[in-house]
Amino acid sequence: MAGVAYLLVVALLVLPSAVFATQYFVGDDQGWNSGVDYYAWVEGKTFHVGDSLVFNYNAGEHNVIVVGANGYDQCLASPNSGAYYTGNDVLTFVAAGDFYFICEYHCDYSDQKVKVTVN
Ligand SMILES: [Cu+2]
Repeated sequence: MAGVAYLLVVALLVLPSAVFATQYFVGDDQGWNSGVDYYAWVEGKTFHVGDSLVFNYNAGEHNVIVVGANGYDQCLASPNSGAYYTGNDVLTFVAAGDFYFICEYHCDYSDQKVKVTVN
């Protein structure tokens, strides 16, 4: 019995990030769209390194641009921002910090942007 318990403890120590990494579907059922309250969506969630955001949307209608705090506030995509267009973009956090994502078409008019703090 002691041997089994020991193995279990070792497994929990080795695998936590793999076991507990969470995929978050941005906007849940509403996906990545205009007219969704992403401030409310982020509320109450705790994001960790290794977690992923899944942006689901109609390709061509929206996109996902990785910006800084300034770009987030002003809805500006700089040329070297990361940009995703597939309609099913999975982005994994490899570091802690604040991360900002906008749709360059609807950030201004319908607040299609989300800020995520990763612990
Ligand atoms: Cu959009």
